[in-house]
This record gives sequence, C-alpha cells and structure tokens, in this order.
Amino acid sequence: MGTVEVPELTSQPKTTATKRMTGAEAMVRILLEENVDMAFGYPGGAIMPVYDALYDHQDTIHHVLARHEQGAIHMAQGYARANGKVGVCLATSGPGATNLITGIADAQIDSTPLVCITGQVNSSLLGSDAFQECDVLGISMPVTKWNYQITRAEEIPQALAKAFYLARTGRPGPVVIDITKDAQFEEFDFAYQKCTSLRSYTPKPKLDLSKVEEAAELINNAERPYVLFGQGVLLANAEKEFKQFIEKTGIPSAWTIMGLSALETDHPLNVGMLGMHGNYGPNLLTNECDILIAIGMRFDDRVTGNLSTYARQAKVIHLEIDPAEIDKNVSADVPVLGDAKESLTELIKHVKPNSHEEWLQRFRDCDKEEWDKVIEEELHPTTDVLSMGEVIRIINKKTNDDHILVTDVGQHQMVACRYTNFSRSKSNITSGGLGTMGFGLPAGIGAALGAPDRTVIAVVGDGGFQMTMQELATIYQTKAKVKVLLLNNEFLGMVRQWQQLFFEKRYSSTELINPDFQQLAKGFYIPTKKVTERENLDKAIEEFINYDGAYFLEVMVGKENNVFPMVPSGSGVAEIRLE
Ligand SMILES: Cc1ncc(C[n+]2csc(CCOP(=O)(O)OP(=O)(O)O)c2C)c(N)n1
Repeated sequence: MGTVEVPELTSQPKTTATKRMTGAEAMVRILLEENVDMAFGYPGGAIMPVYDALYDHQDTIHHVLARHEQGAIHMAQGYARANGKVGVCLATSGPGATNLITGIADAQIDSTPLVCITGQVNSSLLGSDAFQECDVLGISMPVTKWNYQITRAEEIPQALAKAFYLARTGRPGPVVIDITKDAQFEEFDFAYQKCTSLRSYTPKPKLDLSKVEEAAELINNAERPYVLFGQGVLLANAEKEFKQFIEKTGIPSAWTIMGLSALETDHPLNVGMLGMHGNYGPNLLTNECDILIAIGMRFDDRVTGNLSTYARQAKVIHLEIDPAEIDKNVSADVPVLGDAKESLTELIKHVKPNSHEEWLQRFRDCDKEEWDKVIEEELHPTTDVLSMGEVIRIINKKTNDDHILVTDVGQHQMVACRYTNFSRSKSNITSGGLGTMGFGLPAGIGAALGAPDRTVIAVVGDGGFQMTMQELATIYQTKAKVKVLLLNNEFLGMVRQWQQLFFEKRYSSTELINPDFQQLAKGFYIPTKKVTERENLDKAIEEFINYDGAYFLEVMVGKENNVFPMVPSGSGVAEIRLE
C-alpha cells in the first residue's frame, strides 16, 4: 500500500464545541479524543510547542521518553501490537524524524498501526536547507500508508482525524504527520470531528459471496487441503472463526511468524511453522497438498522459497484484505477479498464437516523425523553446551505457556518462535517483514507498558541488543516490567551460521568482543544474573519470571550452534534440510 491522496471526509460524526487555542494544544486535545493515553518520543526544537502542550496533560497522556527515536518507534510498535491501539510516536525535525524511518518501514511491512508526529521547520523556511530541515514526506512516502505535512493550524483536526482512521482501519499501517513549528504556535478556532469514512478509501473490500462458495466447493472436494495462516487472522480478531473453520473441516494448519499465537500451540490441527527455519512437515508438504488455503498471509519469500517450485500442484485459495497482495507472489485460483473475520464467518457456513486423518498423519510423521534429528537435541542437549532451545523450554514451563514473547532478529528469534508454547493469542511480537535488529528491547518495553497485566519477555541476541541497549535507561525511568533474556553466543549468530554453511566458514566480521553486560545492566539499576552452567539455569529462570519488575538474564549459549531445519536461500520449500 502506498501513500493515498488527501481524501475528503464524507461522514459526520460528533463534533466538539469550537474553542480558540494553539495548534500544539489542539494536537494534544486530539490525542485525548482518539483515546491515546500513552505516547513515545524524543523532544527537540521543531516539536517543542507540542511537548509544551503535553506538559499540561501529564495526568492523561503518559509520554515515554526513549533514549533514541528508533527506540521510541519500536516501543510504539510493541505497544500497538500488545494492546491493539494505535501507537503514537513523536520526534523533532531532521535527525529526529530520520531516526524514525527504520521503525516506520518495519511497521509498514508488518501492518502495525502507528501515528508518527514529526516537528518541522517554520513554513517560511521550507526548502531552504534550514537547520534540522529534511524532507520527511519524501523520505517516508514509500514506507507509510499515508503522510501529510501541516503548515497551518486549521488543517490539524482534519489531518489528524484521517491519520488515526487510516492507521487503524483496513490493513493497518503507519502514518506520518509532519507539522511546521509555526502551525504549532498558531492560534485558531478548534473543533474536532473523528473520521469514520473517506470517499476514496475502502478499508474492507465487500465480500464476494460467489468467491466464498467457489472456495468452499474446492475445500469440500479436497483430499489434502492445507491452511497457511498469518497476521491477518490476528488483525481481524478472527481467532474464534479461524478455529471453527479448521475444526469443522479438519484441515492441518501452519503459521507464518506473524500469525504465530493465533492458534494455541497444542491444538491438534496446529502443525507448526512455515518458512526458512520453520518446521519440516509444513514446508515439505506444501508441495503435496491439493488445496492451499492462505488466510491473512502474503506469501513472503521467506515462506515460499523458490517460487517456481512452490505448491505448483495445488489450487490456491487466498483470503486477504489487501487487493495488492492478491496474485503478487503466488497467483490465486480463488481470491476471497475481505476482512478475515467476515470471510471466515461466511466460509464456515458453506464448508462440510470433514476430517483428513491420513493427511494429518503425514505431518505427524514429519514431526517425528524432525523431533529425532533436530528438536530432541535442541530442547534436551546431550553436551555441556547450553542451547537456546532448552532455555525456551524452561521458560514455557515457568510461565505455564502464557506470556508475550518479543524477539529481536537472528537465531534466537527463530529458536524462540519455533519452541515457545502459546496458549493465548496476540502473544508474539517480532520484526517479521523487515527483520530489524534492535527491535526486541524497545518493542518489549512498549509491550510491557501496553499490556501491564501480562508477563512480557524480550528475547535478544548479543548483536541486536547492542543496537538499542540504551533503552535500558527507559526501563529504569518508566519501571516497565519487561524481562530481558539475552541469549549470548558472542557472535552475530545467524550470519555466522550462513558463513559456516555457505561461505566455507570464513567468519568475516561476525565475532563479537562484548562488553560486560552484567555491569551494564547494573549501571541501569536493573536486577541481573548470568548463567553459564546448566545446573543453574532452572533456578535462574524461575527467579527471572517470578521477579516483580524488570529483570535482565544473560545465558551463555553454544557459540557455534545452528538453527535447523533450514530452507537454503533460493531453494524450494521441499529442499528443506534437517542438518
Ligand atoms: C539492522 C540490521 N542489520 C543487519 C542485519 C543482518 N542480520 C540478521 S541476523 C544478524 C545477526 C544477529 O546476531 P545476534 O543479535 O547476536 O543474534 P543471534 O543470531 O546470534 O541469535 C544480522 C547481522 C539485520 N537483520 N538488521
């Protein structure tokens, strides 16, 4: 989805009474109108009037001061994904705004609703290379659902109403509102009207019932139907309908990393993870199913591998909200455009009760093979070297399979997603599409603040942690109860693994000579422990989980452990390697 034209309001929801105030004050009033009680950001010259207005509303809008704008936006992402509201992020012009860009791109590819407000130089200086001026609209255009620059206070209400509406509806995404400093100072007659529809924007395509019937017909006659589910199920709050659908039809179902937790791990039809480091059966059997039913997923290349050999034998049914995703990577024999909840509700009515025991057994057989060759050793290592998998196994036990998992990017991400057990949905937060190292710690902080009643565990590698570790200060300042688990292999592990397997073990710039992470955590006044021996692991994890507050646990894991299975880059899903 790219930038959309400035659309016109067509609906007439409730309007607040007119009152004279500055643009900055109006912006804060709008945040309140939009039910925002937390915002993440970092101040600077061009956004100072907004921060000044926030000063008067500290009781109702909690502003979380990050230590870097990238930290702030990943916090806003973690917050949005954990509690379902739009994440709000504030930054100053120039470097403040450019520091947001990675997070904006991350939110765009992972469909996370954000409103980012950036200050801008005075409108009279625009285009003059003024101090801290940069073309935020130009830079963010390809990675936002919509962006807009405000130069007059009177534009604020309508622009922000659209921003919130666009961010949260349809396929969610990030919106950038850039506002010049003079527009923040300018006084005007403020009134606010929430946006509920836009003439040129259709958040949910109207469901074509004939497509639903066509899909049902294929499903009812299938011998080896197979469901792939993604984040669309979670974003549509369609977990219940999804489960009804697969239970009625008895179809084995595999998840993308973004769909993880939409179906509980121990559900008999949950056959596991798709993708490069996904499970054996789900990858291999993609090329044996007769009907492939993709629900709220976008056939990312990490999932499909080589497209020319991907599921060629299957007829494809694609349930998807975004028309741009249909036929983008894999062409759909039956596209069902619409919101997953609505599409599944209709589909359930048309499918016949069924079971596919023999076909399901194929997945179980593959599972057994993967267990014997990979999983057993990862979860219960026979050497003295600690594995990432055994750490995750103990975490499952100590949290009763009920916590929010936030991950950074690399081997630890793959292991944590593969082996974490989920009993509740919306419990997995990761950088799926962009693969942004540095995401985990700040997203974990945002998740802990957004879902204070949940146990939030941010699993990070020693590489990614060092990209945003300054946010430990934000933990100290906010008292966010995030539990940080550092799986330290003293390498940029995932890249090292590739160097080992595909570059003749030429470890070019992947070994990390690390600082003393224990001293570091102590410097930020966070309780901390380091585990190097298996005999201390269980107790340390118990303390880590049970501690009422933030905690930093570092576990030294095998330096040259690898994550398997693996679909080598450029290979087809059936070429998945178990070793
Ligand atoms: C910002 C960014 N830079 C580079 C990469 C490429 N990359 C992917 S995984 C990885 C290694 C991660 O190392 P670490 O954080 O220690 O985690 P590990 O793989 O060891 O678990 C790198 C460098 C990336 N994904 N993101």
